[in-house]
Amino acid sequence: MNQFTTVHDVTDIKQLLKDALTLKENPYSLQDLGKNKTLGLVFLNPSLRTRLSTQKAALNLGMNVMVMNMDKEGWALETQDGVVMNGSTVEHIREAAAVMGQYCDILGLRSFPKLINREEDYNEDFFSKFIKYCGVPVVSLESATRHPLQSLADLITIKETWKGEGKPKVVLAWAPHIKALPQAVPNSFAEWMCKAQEDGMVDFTIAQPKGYELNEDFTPGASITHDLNEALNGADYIYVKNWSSYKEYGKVLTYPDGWMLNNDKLKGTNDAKVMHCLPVRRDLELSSEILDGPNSLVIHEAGNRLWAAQAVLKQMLEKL
Ligand code: AN0
Ligand code: CP
Repeated sequence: MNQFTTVHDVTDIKQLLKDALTLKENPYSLQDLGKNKTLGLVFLNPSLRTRLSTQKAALNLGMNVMVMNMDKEGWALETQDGVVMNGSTVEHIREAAAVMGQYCDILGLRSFPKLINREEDYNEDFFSKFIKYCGVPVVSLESATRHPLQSLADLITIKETWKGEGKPKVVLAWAPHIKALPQAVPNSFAEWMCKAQEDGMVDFTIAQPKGYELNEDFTPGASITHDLNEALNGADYIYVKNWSSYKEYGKVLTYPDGWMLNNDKLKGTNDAKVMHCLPVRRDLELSSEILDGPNSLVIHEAGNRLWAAQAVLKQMLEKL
């Protein structure tokens, strides 16, 4: 793999899952693979899990790691071409990305959407320019529209915990929030689950209030409903996440009561396991009783971020 920004960069998902679970069994078996190779992690937004799990994954493979908090410690970046830089931006992405490519064998990048102009965010302009100018393989640490390391960890979590007959019913359930959040996590989760559904691994349903429908490019083959209880009926996994509206781009719309998951809502499910990428706002997005109860997988899921990152870096290192 020489780039990891979407599920479409993965040629064989089952092999990637296998690599992740093998590395989980034996984390230090490939310490020579990353010897004298450097990973640079560039953040334009905050992070706990992605930052630490990806660093740890690289260290497990024998790599060196450098972290750049671009938003706080870097020069203000210009991304537009053809502008006279006489305003607040100090350095153009053409030079900044190219220079980071001089120091690193692989670069990771986190850059959230601005949630103002839909076309600009969904063009992934910043990400594409960074990839173009840095000249080395890039792993997404969450872009404007996707968070593939999270989705891979989610799929690993479902695969290793599913002990039932046949395919599990997986439900992506919209949850309330007070702020406008990106669609990156749900887009990406949907994209990976639709692929897993195509491969016969899961049955996939999305439930969201009216106005919160995701871009259809990310949801091919998913069952989509506005009725949370109908979606939860017989569910084996519930993936809870808030996102702002795609249709009324970046807006927080009004929604009917009853979208926060609690123990009562689990009654119609198949004793469903509950997932969330974290960070989560307790008792706003998801009830404490679920987070602290036996159905929550959130910590296990966050733990699997390490093996997702390690499997991806392994496959990228093999192609260097
Ligand atoms: C971010 C999001 O929803 O994309 C990061 C999640 C991994 N969450 C927040 O901004 C709270
Ligand atoms: N889930 C996730 O990506 O968490 P961070 O934003 O803390 O990295």
